[in-house]
Amino acid sequence: MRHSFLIIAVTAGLTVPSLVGAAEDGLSKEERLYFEVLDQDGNGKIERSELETITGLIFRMADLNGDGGVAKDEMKKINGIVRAIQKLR
Ligand SMILES: [Ca+2]
Ligand SMILES: [Ca+2]
Repeated sequence: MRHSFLIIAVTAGLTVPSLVGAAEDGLSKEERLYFEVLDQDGNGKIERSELETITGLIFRMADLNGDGGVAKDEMKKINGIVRAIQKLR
């Protein structure tokens, strides 16, 4: 799923040049990437529902045991995964 990959990439602070495009609207490449991830329907603005969808996906990724909450150990594991991805850069 494209959005899952982009969420992980953005979370890990990675930039994906082929997905970013030119910064012709004054946004930096990183800002453009964040915007494109969040603007899921590509209409040029981020609606509340799009933001809630992304935060929901991030929450589900962080809630490793699916109990409806993110415990400290889950937060630590997710942070470790993000750091490992960042080291791949
Ligand atoms: Ca939108
Ligand atoms: Ca949990």
